[in-house]
Amino acid sequence: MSMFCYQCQETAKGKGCTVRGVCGKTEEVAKLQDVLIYTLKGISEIVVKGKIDIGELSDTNYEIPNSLFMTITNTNFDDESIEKQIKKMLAIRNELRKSVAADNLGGAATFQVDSRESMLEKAESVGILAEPDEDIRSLKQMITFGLKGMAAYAEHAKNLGKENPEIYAFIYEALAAILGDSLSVDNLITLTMKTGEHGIKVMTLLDEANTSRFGNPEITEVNLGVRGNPAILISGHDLTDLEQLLEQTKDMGVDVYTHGEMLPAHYYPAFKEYDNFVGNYGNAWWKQIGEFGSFHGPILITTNCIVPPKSEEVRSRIFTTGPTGFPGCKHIRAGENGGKDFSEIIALAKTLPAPEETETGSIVGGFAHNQVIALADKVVDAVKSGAIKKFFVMAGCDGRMKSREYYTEFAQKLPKDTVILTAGCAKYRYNKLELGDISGIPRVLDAGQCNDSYSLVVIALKLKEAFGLDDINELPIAFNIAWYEQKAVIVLLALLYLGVKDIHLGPTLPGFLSANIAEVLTEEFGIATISTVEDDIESFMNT
Ligand code: SF4
Ligand code: SF3
Repeated sequence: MSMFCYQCQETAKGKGCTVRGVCGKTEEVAKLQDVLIYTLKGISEIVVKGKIDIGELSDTNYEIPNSLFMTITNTNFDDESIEKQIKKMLAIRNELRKSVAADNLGGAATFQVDSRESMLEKAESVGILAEPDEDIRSLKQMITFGLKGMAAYAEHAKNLGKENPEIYAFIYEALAAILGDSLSVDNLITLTMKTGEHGIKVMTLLDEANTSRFGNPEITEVNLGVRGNPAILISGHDLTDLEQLLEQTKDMGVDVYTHGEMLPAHYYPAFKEYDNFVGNYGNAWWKQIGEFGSFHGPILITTNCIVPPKSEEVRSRIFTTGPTGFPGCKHIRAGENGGKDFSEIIALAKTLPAPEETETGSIVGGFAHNQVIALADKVVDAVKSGAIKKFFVMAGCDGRMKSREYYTEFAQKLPKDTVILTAGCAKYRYNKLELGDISGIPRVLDAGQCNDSYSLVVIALKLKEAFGLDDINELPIAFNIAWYEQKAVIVLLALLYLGVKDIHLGPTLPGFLSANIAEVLTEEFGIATISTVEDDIESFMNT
Protein backbone atom coordinates (compact mmCIF):
# COMPACT_ATOMS: atom_id res chain seq x y z
CA MET A 1 0.00 0.00 0.00
CA SER A 2 1.25 3.49 -0.75
CA MET A 3 0.90 6.44 1.65
CA PHE A 4 -2.44 7.89 2.70
CA CYS A 5 -2.85 11.35 4.20
CA TYR A 6 -5.92 13.60 4.19
CA GLN A 7 -5.16 15.94 7.05
CA CYS A 8 -5.06 19.26 5.20
CA GLN A 9 -7.30 21.26 2.91
CA GLU A 10 -5.08 20.77 -0.12
CA THR A 11 -5.26 16.99 -0.01
CA ALA A 12 -5.30 15.45 -3.49
CA LYS A 13 -8.73 15.65 -5.14
CA GLY A 14 -10.18 16.61 -1.76
CA LYS A 15 -9.91 12.95 -0.74
CA GLY A 16 -6.35 11.99 0.15
CA CYS A 17 -2.74 12.06 -1.00
CA THR A 18 -1.71 8.56 -2.00
CA VAL A 19 1.50 8.87 -3.98
CA ARG A 20 3.17 12.02 -2.70
CA GLY A 21 1.72 14.92 -0.73
CA VAL A 22 0.52 17.98 -2.59
CA CYS A 23 2.56 19.69 0.15
CA GLY A 24 5.68 17.85 -1.01
CA LYS A 25 5.66 15.19 1.72
CA THR A 26 7.21 11.99 0.44
CA GLU A 27 5.66 8.56 0.85
CA GLU A 28 8.48 7.63 3.21
CA VAL A 29 7.92 10.64 5.48
CA ALA A 30 4.16 10.04 5.50
CA LYS A 31 4.67 6.44 6.57
CA LEU A 32 7.22 7.32 9.23
CA GLN A 33 4.76 9.87 10.62
CA ASP A 34 2.08 7.16 10.82
CA VAL A 35 4.45 4.97 12.83
CA LEU A 36 5.37 7.88 15.08
CA ILE A 37 1.72 8.53 15.88
CA TYR A 38 1.12 4.84 16.53
CA THR A 39 4.05 4.86 18.97
CA LEU A 40 2.49 7.82 20.80
CA LYS A 41 -0.73 5.86 21.12
CA GLY A 42 1.22 2.98 22.65
CA ILE A 43 2.79 5.31 25.22
CA SER A 44 -0.61 6.77 25.99
CA GLU A 45 -2.10 3.33 26.50
CA ILE A 46 0.64 2.50 29.00
CA VAL A 47 0.17 5.79 30.84
CA VAL A 48 -3.62 5.42 31.00
CA LYS A 49 -3.82 1.71 31.81
CA GLY A 50 -0.88 1.88 34.17
CA LYS A 51 -2.42 4.93 35.89
CA ILE A 52 1.01 6.51 35.74
CA ASP A 53 1.29 9.88 37.48
CA ILE A 54 1.97 12.29 34.62
CA GLY A 55 3.48 14.73 37.11
CA GLU A 56 6.48 12.37 36.99
CA LEU A 57 6.74 12.41 33.20
CA SER A 58 8.12 15.82 32.33
CA ASP A 59 10.17 14.56 29.35
CA THR A 60 7.32 12.53 27.93
CA ASN A 61 4.87 15.38 28.51
CA TYR A 62 7.10 17.44 26.24
CA GLU A 63 8.01 14.81 23.65
CA ILE A 64 4.44 13.65 22.96
CA PRO A 65 3.24 17.12 21.86
CA ASN A 66 6.54 17.71 20.08
CA SER A 67 6.10 14.48 18.10
CA LEU A 68 2.52 15.42 17.19
CA PHE A 69 3.70 18.88 16.15
CA MET A 70 6.32 17.31 13.85
CA THR A 71 3.49 15.67 11.89
CA ILE A 72 1.50 18.87 11.26
CA THR A 73 1.29 19.82 7.60
CA ASN A 74 4.39 21.64 6.32
CA THR A 75 6.32 21.26 9.57
CA ASN A 76 8.83 18.49 9.07
CA PHE A 77 9.85 16.92 5.77
CA ASP A 78 13.00 15.34 7.14
CA ASP A 79 12.81 11.53 7.17
CA GLU A 80 15.89 11.23 9.35
CA SER A 81 14.59 13.43 12.13
CA ILE A 82 11.25 11.59 12.17
CA GLU A 83 13.03 8.24 12.31
CA LYS A 84 15.11 9.55 15.21
CA GLN A 85 11.96 10.71 16.96
CA ILE A 86 10.36 7.27 16.55
CA LYS A 87 13.40 5.71 18.18
CA LYS A 88 13.35 8.23 20.99
CA MET A 89 9.65 7.61 21.64
CA LEU A 90 10.09 3.84 21.51
CA ALA A 91 12.82 4.10 24.15
CA ILE A 92 10.50 6.19 26.34
CA ARG A 93 7.70 3.68 25.77
CA ASN A 94 9.84 0.67 26.62
CA GLU A 95 10.96 2.29 29.84
CA LEU A 96 7.40 3.17 30.86
CA ARG A 97 6.17 -0.31 30.02
CA LYS A 98 8.30 -1.83 32.76
CA SER A 99 5.80 -0.60 35.33
CA VAL A 100 2.69 -2.09 33.66
CA ALA A 101 1.53 -5.71 33.39
CA ALA A 102 2.34 -6.87 29.84
CA ASP A 103 -0.86 -8.91 29.35
CA ASN A 104 -2.87 -5.72 29.73
CA LEU A 105 -1.35 -4.06 26.67
CA GLY A 106 -1.93 -4.14 22.92
CA GLY A 107 0.30 -3.95 19.85
CA ALA A 108 1.05 -0.23 19.98
CA ALA A 109 2.59 -0.64 23.40
CA THR A 110 4.65 -3.66 22.45
CA PHE A 111 5.70 -3.61 18.78
CA GLN A 112 9.36 -3.18 18.02
CA VAL A 113 11.02 -1.64 14.97
CA ASP A 114 14.67 -0.78 14.81
CA SER A 115 15.46 -0.16 11.16
CA ARG A 116 14.00 2.12 8.51
CA GLU A 117 12.81 -0.94 6.65
CA SER A 118 10.94 -2.36 9.62
CA MET A 119 9.37 1.05 10.28
CA LEU A 120 8.08 1.28 6.73
CA GLU A 121 6.76 -2.25 6.95
CA LYS A 122 4.97 -1.44 10.19
CA ALA A 123 3.38 1.62 8.56
CA GLU A 124 1.41 -0.71 6.28
CA SER A 125 -0.81 -1.79 9.16
CA VAL A 126 -1.04 1.32 11.35
CA GLY A 127 -1.88 4.20 9.00
CA ILE A 128 -5.16 6.07 8.69
CA LEU A 129 -6.79 3.39 6.54
CA ALA A 130 -6.13 0.71 9.17
CA GLU A 131 -9.52 1.72 10.61
CA PRO A 132 -12.04 0.06 8.27
CA ASP A 133 -15.19 1.95 9.27
CA GLU A 134 -15.36 5.23 7.39
CA ASP A 135 -17.28 7.17 10.04
CA ILE A 136 -15.21 5.92 12.95
CA ARG A 137 -12.07 6.70 10.93
CA SER A 138 -13.36 10.18 10.20
CA LEU A 139 -13.97 10.96 13.87
CA LYS A 140 -10.75 9.38 15.08
CA GLN A 141 -8.77 11.39 12.58
CA MET A 142 -10.61 14.63 13.36
CA ILE A 143 -9.65 14.08 17.02
CA THR A 144 -6.04 13.26 16.04
CA PHE A 145 -5.78 16.41 13.91
CA GLY A 146 -7.28 18.49 16.72
CA LEU A 147 -4.70 16.97 19.08
CA LYS A 148 -1.92 18.00 16.70
CA GLY A 149 -3.07 21.63 16.82
CA MET A 150 -3.43 21.41 20.60
CA ALA A 151 0.06 19.94 20.87
CA ALA A 152 1.57 22.79 18.88
CA TYR A 153 0.04 25.40 21.15
CA ALA A 154 1.00 23.43 24.27
CA GLU A 155 4.60 23.31 23.04
CA HIS A 156 4.72 27.08 22.48
CA ALA A 157 3.35 27.66 25.98
CA LYS A 158 5.83 25.19 27.48
CA ASN A 159 8.69 26.98 25.72
CA LEU A 160 7.55 30.07 27.64
CA GLY A 161 7.47 28.13 30.91
CA LYS A 162 3.68 27.63 31.10
CA GLU A 163 2.09 24.22 31.37
CA ASN A 164 -1.33 22.86 32.22
CA PRO A 165 -1.22 19.18 33.24
CA GLU A 166 -4.90 18.81 32.28
CA ILE A 167 -3.90 19.30 28.65
CA TYR A 168 -1.22 16.61 28.78
CA ALA A 169 -3.61 14.26 30.61
CA PHE A 170 -6.20 14.79 27.91
CA ILE A 171 -3.72 14.12 25.09
CA TYR A 172 -2.80 10.77 26.70
CA GLU A 173 -6.45 9.95 27.34
CA ALA A 174 -7.54 10.76 23.79
CA LEU A 175 -4.65 8.98 22.05
CA ALA A 176 -5.26 5.87 24.15
CA ALA A 177 -9.01 6.01 23.53
CA ILE A 178 -8.76 6.16 19.74
CA LEU A 179 -6.30 3.29 19.65
CA GLY A 180 -8.76 0.50 20.25
CA ASP A 181 -12.15 -0.24 18.71
CA SER A 182 -14.26 0.15 21.82
CA LEU A 183 -15.66 3.61 21.04
CA SER A 184 -18.92 4.07 19.15
CA VAL A 185 -19.69 7.01 16.88
CA ASP A 186 -21.51 8.68 19.79
CA ASN A 187 -18.55 8.14 22.15
CA LEU A 188 -16.24 9.62 19.55
CA ILE A 189 -18.46 12.66 19.05
CA THR A 190 -18.30 13.23 22.82
CA LEU A 191 -14.50 12.90 22.66
CA THR A 192 -14.42 15.37 19.75
CA MET A 193 -16.23 17.95 21.88
CA LYS A 194 -13.87 17.26 24.75
CA THR A 195 -11.01 17.93 22.33
CA GLY A 196 -12.58 21.32 21.60
CA GLU A 197 -12.90 21.99 25.33
CA HIS A 198 -9.18 21.37 25.74
CA GLY A 199 -8.56 23.50 22.68
CA ILE A 200 -9.93 26.46 24.62
CA LYS A 201 -7.74 25.50 27.58
CA VAL A 202 -4.57 25.36 25.52
CA MET A 203 -5.26 28.65 23.73
CA THR A 204 -5.96 30.29 27.10
CA LEU A 205 -2.67 28.91 28.39
CA LEU A 206 -0.72 30.17 25.39
CA ASP A 207 -2.36 33.57 25.61
CA GLU A 208 -1.28 33.80 29.25
CA ALA A 209 2.21 32.63 28.33
CA ASN A 210 2.59 35.18 25.54
CA THR A 211 1.05 38.17 27.30
CA SER A 212 2.73 37.59 30.66
CA ARG A 213 6.13 37.46 28.98
CA PHE A 214 5.78 39.96 26.15
CA GLY A 215 2.92 42.23 27.29
CA ASN A 216 -0.53 42.66 25.77
CA PRO A 217 -0.62 43.24 22.00
CA GLU A 218 -1.44 46.84 21.19
CA ILE A 219 -2.43 48.75 18.06
CA THR A 220 0.70 48.82 15.92
CA GLU A 221 1.71 50.01 12.51
CA VAL A 222 3.97 47.43 10.94
CA ASN A 223 6.46 48.55 8.31
CA LEU A 224 6.39 46.65 5.01
CA GLY A 225 9.49 48.23 3.47
CA VAL A 226 13.16 47.36 3.99
CA ARG A 227 16.38 49.01 5.14
CA GLY A 228 19.81 48.59 3.63
CA ASN A 229 21.30 46.31 6.29
CA PRO A 230 21.93 42.58 6.06
CA ALA A 231 18.98 40.79 7.57
CA ILE A 232 17.41 37.59 8.88
CA LEU A 233 13.83 36.55 8.14
CA ILE A 234 11.96 34.65 10.84
CA SER A 235 8.81 32.66 10.12
CA GLY A 236 6.46 30.38 12.03
CA HIS A 237 4.78 30.95 15.38
CA ASP A 238 7.37 30.53 18.14
CA LEU A 239 7.90 33.79 20.00
CA THR A 240 10.66 32.44 22.24
CA ASP A 241 12.76 31.78 19.15
CA LEU A 242 12.14 35.35 18.02
CA GLU A 243 13.06 36.69 21.44
CA GLN A 244 16.37 34.82 21.38
CA LEU A 245 17.11 35.90 17.83
CA LEU A 246 16.48 39.56 18.68
CA GLU A 247 18.67 39.34 21.77
CA GLN A 248 21.49 37.79 19.75
CA THR A 249 21.26 40.23 16.81
CA LYS A 250 20.87 43.52 18.67
CA ASP A 251 23.81 45.87 18.07
CA MET A 252 25.20 43.48 15.45
CA GLY A 253 24.24 45.51 12.37
CA VAL A 254 21.83 42.74 11.34
CA ASP A 255 18.10 43.46 10.96
CA VAL A 256 15.26 41.04 11.67
CA TYR A 257 12.05 40.84 9.62
CA THR A 258 9.01 38.63 10.11
CA HIS A 259 7.33 36.47 7.50
CA GLY A 260 3.93 34.74 7.49
CA GLU A 261 2.56 33.94 10.93
CA MET A 262 5.37 35.77 12.75
CA LEU A 263 3.89 39.15 11.70
CA PRO A 264 1.82 39.57 14.91
CA ALA A 265 5.02 39.55 16.99
CA HIS A 266 5.26 43.26 16.13
CA TYR A 267 2.15 43.91 18.21
CA TYR A 268 3.82 42.89 21.50
CA PRO A 269 5.41 45.70 23.55
CA ALA A 270 8.47 43.61 24.47
CA PHE A 271 9.63 43.28 20.87
CA LYS A 272 9.28 47.01 20.17
CA GLU A 273 12.36 47.55 22.30
CA TYR A 274 14.60 46.18 19.55
CA ASP A 275 15.75 48.77 17.01
CA ASN A 276 16.75 46.06 14.57
CA PHE A 277 13.24 44.55 14.49
CA VAL A 278 12.33 46.31 11.28
CA GLY A 279 9.06 45.05 9.87
CA ASN A 280 7.27 42.31 7.97
CA TYR A 281 8.57 41.00 4.67
CA GLY A 282 6.13 39.36 2.28
CA ASN A 283 2.92 37.50 2.81
CA ALA A 284 1.47 34.17 3.86
CA TRP A 285 3.53 30.96 3.93
CA TRP A 286 2.76 29.76 0.41
CA LYS A 287 4.32 32.84 -1.15
CA GLN A 288 7.70 32.02 0.38
CA ILE A 289 9.07 30.50 -2.81
CA GLY A 290 9.41 33.92 -4.47
CA GLU A 291 9.77 35.96 -1.30
CA PHE A 292 12.62 33.95 0.21
CA GLY A 293 14.44 34.42 -3.11
CA SER A 294 14.28 38.21 -3.04
CA PHE A 295 14.99 38.44 0.69
CA HIS A 296 18.61 37.35 0.10
CA GLY A 297 19.40 36.76 3.78
CA PRO A 298 19.06 33.65 5.97
CA ILE A 299 15.63 32.43 7.00
CA LEU A 300 14.79 30.84 10.35
CA ILE A 301 11.69 28.63 10.28
CA THR A 302 10.37 28.04 13.78
CA THR A 303 7.18 26.07 12.99
CA ASN A 304 4.88 25.33 10.07
CA CYS A 305 4.68 26.29 7.26
CA ILE A 306 7.69 25.28 5.16
CA VAL A 307 7.34 24.95 1.40
CA PRO A 308 10.02 22.72 -0.16
CA PRO A 309 12.52 25.22 -1.62
CA LYS A 310 12.94 25.08 -5.38
CA SER A 311 16.58 26.18 -5.55
CA GLU A 312 19.73 25.04 -3.81
CA GLU A 313 20.60 28.69 -3.21
CA VAL A 314 17.46 29.31 -1.13
CA ARG A 315 17.76 25.95 0.62
CA SER A 316 21.28 26.86 1.75
CA ARG A 317 19.86 29.91 3.53
CA ILE A 318 17.03 28.10 5.36
CA PHE A 319 17.55 27.04 8.99
CA THR A 320 15.00 25.01 10.90
CA THR A 321 14.45 24.71 14.63
CA GLY A 322 12.00 23.18 17.12
CA PRO A 323 9.67 20.63 15.47
CA THR A 324 10.55 21.70 11.93
CA GLY A 325 12.93 20.02 9.55
CA PHE A 326 13.84 19.84 5.92
CA PRO A 327 16.50 17.60 4.34
CA GLY A 328 19.64 19.58 3.63
CA CYS A 329 18.69 22.53 5.87
CA LYS A 330 20.71 23.14 9.02
CA HIS A 331 18.67 22.41 12.18
CA ILE A 332 19.35 24.51 15.28
CA ARG A 333 18.77 22.52 18.46
CA ALA A 334 17.90 23.89 21.86
CA GLY A 335 20.58 23.51 24.49
CA GLU A 336 20.17 23.60 28.24
CA ASN A 337 17.01 25.42 29.34
CA GLY A 338 15.83 25.90 25.77
CA GLY A 339 18.68 28.26 24.81
CA LYS A 340 19.50 28.34 21.09
CA ASP A 341 22.66 29.53 19.45
CA PHE A 342 21.87 31.48 16.29
CA SER A 343 25.45 32.69 15.71
CA GLU A 344 25.81 30.70 12.48
CA ILE A 345 22.71 32.40 11.05
CA ILE A 346 23.96 35.83 12.10
CA ALA A 347 27.39 35.20 10.60
CA LEU A 348 25.80 34.09 7.33
CA ALA A 349 23.54 37.18 7.25
CA LYS A 350 26.61 39.42 7.39
CA THR A 351 27.94 37.89 4.18
CA LEU A 352 24.73 38.32 2.19
CA PRO A 353 23.09 41.32 0.48
CA ALA A 354 20.30 43.31 2.13
CA PRO A 355 16.71 42.37 1.24
CA GLU A 356 15.21 43.61 -2.01
CA GLU A 357 12.27 45.94 -1.52
CA THR A 358 9.07 44.36 -2.82
CA GLU A 359 6.55 46.67 -1.17
CA THR A 360 6.39 49.82 0.92
CA GLY A 361 3.99 51.34 3.42
CA SER A 362 2.56 49.71 6.50
CA ILE A 363 -0.32 47.69 7.89
CA VAL A 364 -2.08 47.98 11.22
CA GLY A 365 -2.77 45.18 13.68
CA GLY A 366 -2.70 44.35 17.36
CA PHE A 367 -6.39 43.96 18.11
CA ALA A 368 -6.14 41.14 20.60
CA HIS A 369 -8.64 40.94 23.45
CA ASN A 370 -7.02 43.42 25.81
CA GLN A 371 -6.77 46.13 23.15
CA VAL A 372 -10.29 45.58 21.80
CA ILE A 373 -11.77 45.49 25.30
CA ALA A 374 -10.07 48.83 25.93
CA LEU A 375 -12.08 50.08 22.95
CA ALA A 376 -15.23 48.23 24.02
CA ASP A 377 -17.32 51.34 24.70
CA LYS A 378 -16.56 52.68 21.25
CA VAL A 379 -17.37 49.32 19.65
CA VAL A 380 -20.62 48.86 21.60
CA ASP A 381 -21.72 52.41 20.73
CA ALA A 382 -20.98 51.78 17.05
CA VAL A 383 -23.16 48.67 17.13
CA LYS A 384 -25.96 50.39 19.07
CA SER A 385 -25.98 53.37 16.71
CA GLY A 386 -26.11 51.04 13.71
CA ALA A 387 -22.70 52.24 12.42
CA ILE A 388 -21.50 48.62 12.67
CA LYS A 389 -24.12 46.14 11.43
CA LYS A 390 -22.15 42.96 11.70
CA PHE A 391 -18.80 41.42 12.58
CA PHE A 392 -17.29 38.70 10.44
CA VAL A 393 -14.84 36.34 12.08
CA MET A 394 -12.55 35.38 9.20
CA ALA A 395 -9.83 33.62 11.16
CA GLY A 396 -7.81 30.65 9.97
CA CYS A 397 -5.27 29.79 7.34
CA ASP A 398 -4.25 30.87 3.89
CA GLY A 399 -3.24 28.47 1.13
CA ARG A 400 -2.29 28.20 -2.50
CA MET A 401 -5.62 27.22 -3.99
CA LYS A 402 -7.08 29.63 -6.49
CA SER A 403 -10.48 29.21 -4.85
CA ARG A 404 -9.12 31.22 -1.90
CA GLU A 405 -9.46 34.36 -3.97
CA TYR A 406 -13.01 34.11 -2.64
CA TYR A 407 -11.79 35.55 0.67
CA THR A 408 -10.27 38.66 -0.92
CA GLU A 409 -13.42 39.26 -2.91
CA PHE A 410 -15.60 38.57 0.13
CA ALA A 411 -13.70 41.17 2.16
CA GLN A 412 -13.93 43.68 -0.69
CA LYS A 413 -17.64 43.17 -1.25
CA LEU A 414 -18.76 43.14 2.37
CA PRO A 415 -21.04 46.10 3.14
CA LYS A 416 -19.07 49.08 4.49
CA ASP A 417 -20.85 48.87 7.85
CA THR A 418 -19.22 45.54 8.71
CA VAL A 419 -15.97 44.74 10.51
CA ILE A 420 -13.70 41.73 9.93
CA LEU A 421 -12.15 40.07 12.99
CA THR A 422 -9.18 37.99 11.94
CA ALA A 423 -6.36 35.81 13.28
CA GLY A 424 -4.01 33.37 11.59
CA CYS A 425 -2.50 33.67 8.15
CA ALA A 426 -5.95 33.90 6.51
CA LYS A 427 -5.56 37.67 6.99
CA TYR A 428 -3.10 37.97 4.12
CA ARG A 429 -6.00 37.63 1.71
CA TYR A 430 -7.28 41.09 2.71
CA ASN A 431 -4.99 42.84 5.21
CA LYS A 432 -3.39 45.03 2.57
CA LEU A 433 -6.64 46.21 1.01
CA GLU A 434 -7.85 49.72 1.74
CA LEU A 435 -11.04 48.79 3.55
CA GLY A 436 -11.27 51.96 5.63
CA ASP A 437 -12.65 52.38 9.12
CA ILE A 438 -15.91 52.99 10.97
CA SER A 439 -15.72 55.93 13.38
CA GLY A 440 -12.00 55.30 13.79
CA ILE A 441 -12.38 51.50 14.17
CA PRO A 442 -10.48 49.82 11.29
CA ARG A 443 -12.62 47.44 9.25
CA VAL A 444 -10.02 44.67 9.61
CA LEU A 445 -9.07 43.95 13.20
CA ASP A 446 -6.15 41.53 13.33
CA ALA A 447 -5.87 39.80 16.71
CA GLY A 448 -2.68 37.90 15.83
CA GLN A 449 -1.65 34.32 15.09
CA CYS A 450 -4.09 31.43 14.62
CA ASN A 451 -3.97 30.66 18.36
CA ASP A 452 -5.10 34.24 18.97
CA SER A 453 -8.50 33.12 17.69
CA TYR A 454 -8.83 32.78 21.45
CA SER A 455 -8.86 36.59 21.54
CA LEU A 456 -11.78 36.64 19.14
CA VAL A 457 -13.66 34.32 21.47
CA VAL A 458 -12.91 36.57 24.45
CA ILE A 459 -14.08 39.59 22.45
CA ALA A 460 -17.30 37.80 21.44
CA LEU A 461 -17.99 36.80 25.05
CA LYS A 462 -17.36 40.38 26.17
CA LEU A 463 -19.80 41.70 23.57
CA LYS A 464 -22.36 39.11 24.68
CA GLU A 465 -22.03 40.47 28.21
CA ALA A 466 -22.16 44.10 27.07
CA PHE A 467 -25.39 43.45 25.16
CA GLY A 468 -26.88 41.33 27.96
CA LEU A 469 -27.38 38.30 25.71
CA ASP A 470 -27.68 34.67 26.83
CA ASP A 471 -26.36 33.03 23.72
CA ILE A 472 -23.24 33.82 21.70
CA ASN A 473 -25.27 33.04 18.55
CA GLU A 474 -27.53 36.05 19.19
CA LEU A 475 -24.63 38.42 18.58
CA PRO A 476 -24.29 40.15 15.22
CA ILE A 477 -21.27 37.97 14.43
CA ALA A 478 -20.91 35.60 11.49
CA PHE A 479 -18.14 33.02 11.16
CA ASN A 480 -16.54 32.51 7.77
CA ILE A 481 -13.41 30.50 8.56
CA ALA A 482 -10.70 29.51 6.08
CA TRP A 483 -8.84 26.37 7.06
CA TYR A 484 -5.74 24.63 5.82
CA GLU A 485 -3.93 22.64 8.49
CA GLN A 486 -4.50 21.04 11.87
CA LYS A 487 -4.21 24.15 14.03
CA ALA A 488 -7.36 25.31 12.29
CA VAL A 489 -8.97 22.01 13.27
CA ILE A 490 -8.42 22.67 16.99
CA VAL A 491 -9.69 26.25 16.58
CA LEU A 492 -12.81 24.91 14.85
CA LEU A 493 -13.43 22.26 17.54
CA ALA A 494 -12.98 24.93 20.23
CA LEU A 495 -15.65 27.07 18.56
CA LEU A 496 -18.01 24.09 18.29
CA TYR A 497 -17.45 23.29 21.95
CA LEU A 498 -18.43 26.87 22.83
CA GLY A 499 -21.69 26.34 20.98
CA VAL A 500 -20.98 28.59 18.00
CA LYS A 501 -23.41 27.69 15.23
CA ASP A 502 -23.53 28.17 11.46
CA ILE A 503 -19.80 28.39 10.86
CA HIS A 504 -18.91 28.47 7.18
CA LEU A 505 -15.74 26.54 6.52
CA GLY A 506 -13.83 26.82 3.28
CA PRO A 507 -12.66 26.89 0.68
CA THR A 508 -13.75 23.22 0.91
CA LEU A 509 -14.97 21.01 3.72
CA PRO A 510 -12.28 18.69 5.12
CA GLY A 511 -11.61 15.54 3.10
CA PHE A 512 -11.46 13.65 6.40
CA LEU A 513 -15.17 14.16 7.02
CA SER A 514 -17.15 11.14 5.88
CA ALA A 515 -20.55 11.87 4.36
CA ASN A 516 -22.32 10.83 7.58
CA ILE A 517 -20.07 12.85 9.88
CA ALA A 518 -20.38 15.89 7.61
CA GLU A 519 -24.15 15.49 7.90
CA VAL A 520 -23.95 15.36 11.71
CA LEU A 521 -21.91 18.59 11.72
CA THR A 522 -24.42 20.25 9.42
CA GLU A 523 -27.44 19.13 11.41
CA GLU A 524 -26.08 19.72 14.90
CA PHE A 525 -23.95 22.79 14.30
CA GLY A 526 -25.11 24.28 11.03
CA ILE A 527 -21.64 23.88 9.50
CA ALA A 528 -21.61 24.71 5.81
CA THR A 529 -19.04 25.43 3.21
CA ILE A 530 -18.79 28.52 1.04
CA SER A 531 -20.72 29.18 -2.17
CA THR A 532 -20.46 32.41 -4.16
CA VAL A 533 -19.36 35.65 -2.52
CA GLU A 534 -22.67 37.37 -3.37
CA ASP A 535 -24.88 34.54 -2.10
CA ASP A 536 -22.86 34.12 1.07
CA ILE A 537 -22.88 37.82 1.91
CA GLU A 538 -26.59 37.96 1.33
CA SER A 539 -27.32 34.98 3.54
CA PHE A 540 -24.92 36.14 6.29
CA MET A 541 -26.42 39.64 6.33
CA ASN A 542 -29.95 38.29 6.55
CA THR A 543 -29.45 35.96 9.50
FE1 SF4 B 1 -1.55 15.69 1.35
FE2 SF4 B 1 -2.02 17.66 3.07
FE3 SF4 B 1 -1.20 15.28 3.92
FE4 SF4 B 1 0.47 16.93 2.61
S1 SF4 B 1 -0.47 17.23 4.64
S2 SF4 B 1 0.25 14.72 2.30
S3 SF4 B 1 -0.96 17.83 1.11
S4 SF4 B 1 -3.13 15.74 2.93
FE1 SF3 C 1 -1.01 29.60 8.68
FE2 SF3 C 1 0.56 27.55 8.10
FE3 SF3 C 1 -2.61 27.73 9.30
FE4 SF3 C 1 -1.15 29.53 11.95
S1 SF3 C 1 1.11 29.35 9.07
S2 SF3 C 1 -2.50 29.61 10.36
S3 SF3 C 1 -1.48 27.74 7.52
